[in-house]
Amino acid sequence: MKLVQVYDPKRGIQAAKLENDKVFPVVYEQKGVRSLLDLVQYAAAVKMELPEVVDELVSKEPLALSWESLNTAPEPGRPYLAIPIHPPEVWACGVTYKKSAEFRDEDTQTSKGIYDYVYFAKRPELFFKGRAGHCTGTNDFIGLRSDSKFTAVEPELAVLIDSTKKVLGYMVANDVSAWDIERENPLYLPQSKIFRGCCALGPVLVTADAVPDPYKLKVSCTIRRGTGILFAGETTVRMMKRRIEELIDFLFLANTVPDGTVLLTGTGIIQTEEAALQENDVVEITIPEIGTLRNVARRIG
Ligand code: DO4
Ligand code: MG
Repeated sequence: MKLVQVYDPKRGIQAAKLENDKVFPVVYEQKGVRSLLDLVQYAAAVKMELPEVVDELVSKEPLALSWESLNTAPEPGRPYLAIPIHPPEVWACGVTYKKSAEFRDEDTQTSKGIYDYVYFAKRPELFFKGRAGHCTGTNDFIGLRSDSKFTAVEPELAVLIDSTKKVLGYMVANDVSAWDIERENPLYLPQSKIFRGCCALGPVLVTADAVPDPYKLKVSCTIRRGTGILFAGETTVRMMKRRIEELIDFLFLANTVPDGTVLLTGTGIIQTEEAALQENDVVEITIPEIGTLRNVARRIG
């Protein structure tokens, strides 16, 4: 099942089911269920699976707006496809792919070996990536800090979880990161990772029952400037060293995790420095079973 959120200037955010390019709203006004986070919290409260709750509440009438007309750049006063969920917390795992470990160790002259260490260690790298306000949906902007000259894409599989460790679904993610700030000193990691528009999620949420084997998912990415392709890369989730359950177990260690938390699972695609993001670059990340997450880079000051 594919789930989305639609922003309508008259109704605000509305959760919806996407089927055959038609968008069916899922709202339960009496219980205050409007957003996908409301639905996730409601499913947890009534102890039902997310797709079951959706099937119970989904409207039989689709919106008059097609998927195609909604899948466009957000404009005030016009309905558009919003981020699939406004997560209370986003966490991210790092150095889960060999490529990421090798590249970062080559890159950091001051502390060679720390990434390689984490790649092989029992404890994964796990860091706080932000809240809903740091996140952006498809067709919206991703942020370029004014103090970074090398901001990079990190195409990743995102996992939506509830407060009991249950995997509810999957999205495409971009862990946008200021690599020059991380490179200067590892203690600068939060500044390289957390800023406005640092986390893109979308274009839809695919529920877990529809993805029997997430390790089979293929991830590809392009960065376009004008009419030219500056960078293209691909990987599969099978190349990830760790299991998703293992990453979730570490997130829950000594931690209270709210329903609707998103966990990014790390990048297996390392872009080139020549393709350092510039304003108006267009980034497309595709996982065929989920769709294409498309964002435009913008200076955020
Ligand atoms: O410490 C660096 C962050 C690594 C990361 O975000 C990744 O490998 O995806
Ligand atoms: Mg990452």
